[in-house]
Amino acid sequence: MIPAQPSPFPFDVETTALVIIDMQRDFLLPGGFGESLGNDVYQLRKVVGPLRGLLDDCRAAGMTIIHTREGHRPDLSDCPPAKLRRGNPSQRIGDSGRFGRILIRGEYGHDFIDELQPARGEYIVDKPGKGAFYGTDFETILEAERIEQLIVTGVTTEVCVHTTVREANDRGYDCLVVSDCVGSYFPEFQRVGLEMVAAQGGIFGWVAPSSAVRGAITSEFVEVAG
Ligand code: TIU
Repeated sequence: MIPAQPSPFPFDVETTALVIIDMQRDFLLPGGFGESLGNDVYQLRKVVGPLRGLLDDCRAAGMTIIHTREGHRPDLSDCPPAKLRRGNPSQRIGDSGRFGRILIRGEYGHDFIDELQPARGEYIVDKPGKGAFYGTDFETILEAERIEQLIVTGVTTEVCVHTTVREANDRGYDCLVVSDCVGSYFPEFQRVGLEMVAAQGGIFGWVAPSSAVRGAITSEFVEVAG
């Protein structure tokens, strides 16, 4: 069990996956899509250190690790026109930015930040939407790995993290959102976004800090190994 809000989270390294949502240069670096929407990208930087520590522990425990990326085909055939028009950004999806074409697969800006590059054997899910299920094989991977619980991290809390957790909850997965490993451009949305997950008795998930998750992984790993 991981100490969590609103109640202890059932946890087993064999059936739990670490999901890292969209830790991409386009969202985290100045000059990317996030900044083109008018956001303060430095709000997201604080996630990197804690998430790297949690990722290291999950790797050591041999857990299933899944990295997602939001982005589109170079011809934008998988980008709804409504999404392209949305938000009046200074640069639109597909435009040339500082890190290549914004949110286009294969471009430098679309890829993961250097600190959180996937290791061999970890899954990468390229998604066209905010949720990890829509238009992807995410659920196929979870079923193949016999996953029942998700530890969810990444950016942004109220957008892609929430969408993915809500979709996963409806499909029967228990989801724990790691409070210091998810980030928002808006401090208020970060606070309320986390409260929304665990309110009403855990209406669509659980919330805990990485220290609680790492403590449980480390002690379980010792038990399994011993
Ligand atoms: N803009 C914003 O807050 N987020 C996104 O568009 N994508 C994700 O949250 N990954």
